[in-house]
Amino acid sequence: MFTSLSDSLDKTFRNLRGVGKISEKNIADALREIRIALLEADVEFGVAKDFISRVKEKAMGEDVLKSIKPGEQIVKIFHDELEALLGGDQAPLDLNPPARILICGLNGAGKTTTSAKLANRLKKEGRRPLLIACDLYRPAAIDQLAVLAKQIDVPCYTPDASESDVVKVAKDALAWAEKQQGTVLIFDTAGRQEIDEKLILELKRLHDFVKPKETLLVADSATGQQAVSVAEHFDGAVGITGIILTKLDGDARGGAALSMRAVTGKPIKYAGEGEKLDQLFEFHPSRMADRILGMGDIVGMVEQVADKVNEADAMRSMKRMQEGKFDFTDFLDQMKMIQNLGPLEGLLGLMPGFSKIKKQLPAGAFDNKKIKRTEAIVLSMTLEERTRPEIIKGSRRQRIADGSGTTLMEVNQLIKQFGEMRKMMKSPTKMGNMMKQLGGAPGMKDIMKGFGGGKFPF
Ligand SMILES: Nc1nc2c(ncn2[C@@H]2O[C@H](COP(=O)(O)OP(=O)(O)OP(=O)(O)O)[C@@H](O)[C@H]2O)c(=O)[nH]1
Ligand SMILES: [Mg+2]
Repeated sequence: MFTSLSDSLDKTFRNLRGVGKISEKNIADALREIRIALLEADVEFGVAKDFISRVKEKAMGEDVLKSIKPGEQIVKIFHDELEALLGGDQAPLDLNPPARILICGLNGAGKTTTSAKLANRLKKEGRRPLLIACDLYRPAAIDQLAVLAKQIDVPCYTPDASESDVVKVAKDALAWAEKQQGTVLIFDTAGRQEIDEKLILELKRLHDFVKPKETLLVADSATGQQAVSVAEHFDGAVGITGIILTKLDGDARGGAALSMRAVTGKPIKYAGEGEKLDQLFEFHPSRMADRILGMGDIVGMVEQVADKVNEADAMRSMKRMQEGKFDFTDFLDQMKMIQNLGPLEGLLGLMPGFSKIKKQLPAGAFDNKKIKRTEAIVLSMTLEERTRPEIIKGSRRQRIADGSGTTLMEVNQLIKQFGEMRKMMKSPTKMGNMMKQLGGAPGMKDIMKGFGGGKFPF
């Protein structure tokens, strides 16, 4: 998602940075391009217009025009406004007892999957979630939830197939939940093809009875602007407390994600990025803004890998990046870590600058076979070459290709790609931003202290 928006923004900002002295006209031209890019990404018209005028007001300020690096300043203004547009701070769930979460949304938006994903997350956080199947309309909906619940080992209330009153189901479920000693109840509800009064009425009755602390609207990010009006409608009917965007892993243009918060005023609390039950992530506006601007989401990446890789190794590699010492040995370590992880493109997409690097790679570059080849190339380098890649010139490259059973072209390509990665890591603004983010990651504060009180030399 956001690929074409990111590309357009990247082009515009690159042009802007390239201009020696920035004039108001340069800024106005850039903003016009950005406005078009936003509209092409399916951002709601009013939202795009307001957004541009806010950026414009700040970007036209004296300080910016007179600053040493006006291009960078404008990127920063854009980033901050984007972050604000996406909601500012991450919005947590209200899980005070009795913690009840009502999941609602259109047909096929991902409600049932998301209910299970959320239960899975909460369980990992040490809570005791219970799932309650309240979709009495679609045949097999109850079974679907029960199957997912079983996969994550979370108790699930499954009403009898003949049951037709959703309030009765909720009542029975509460009695059942009492015995289960759960701490968070998640109610999965029936979908609607479109806003359907009968079903909305049913949802209202259920809502009145359950009195949920959280009423979360699940919205498919691929539905674009339509998702926004749906959100407004649900909000009008039952008062939603937040939004969960699903299918961010798809190729949607991202307009819904960008407009949702501004139009409804409701925070996006989570984002679903895949069909697996561990692919639900907290929605952090700042990280999302970084991703849209191609700055990567290092914290997100760290969190995703935290379960699966050795934290000490990851931190060592991060520290080396920060010190500008990242070399092929670190690269190899990372490759190994990456091999243990799930779908690679999604994860690597969180790396700063990766979207640009990715384009230079041949199709299928991230399949396991290719990774093995890359690994072979690095393993054929001497230790010195790994630490000082700049010495890998002509004959060395051929030797490495021969030694690893790859081609000179592959070796050249890898070295070029590595160079780009390194350049990205050395870029003060990008690295500074990454480090700022890192400060916010759980457990990171202590590690940062170890790096010199959280202060970095740029
Ligand atoms: N790629 C991807 N697929 C998802 C995501 N979330 C849900 N899906 C898929 O979307 C489809 C519909 O998901 P459900 O959870 O059944 O949707 P629902 O809103 O409960 O549908 P109804 O109950 O029929 O209204 C399933 O095939 C899910 O696997 C996501 O974040 N990414
Ligand atoms: Mg469902």
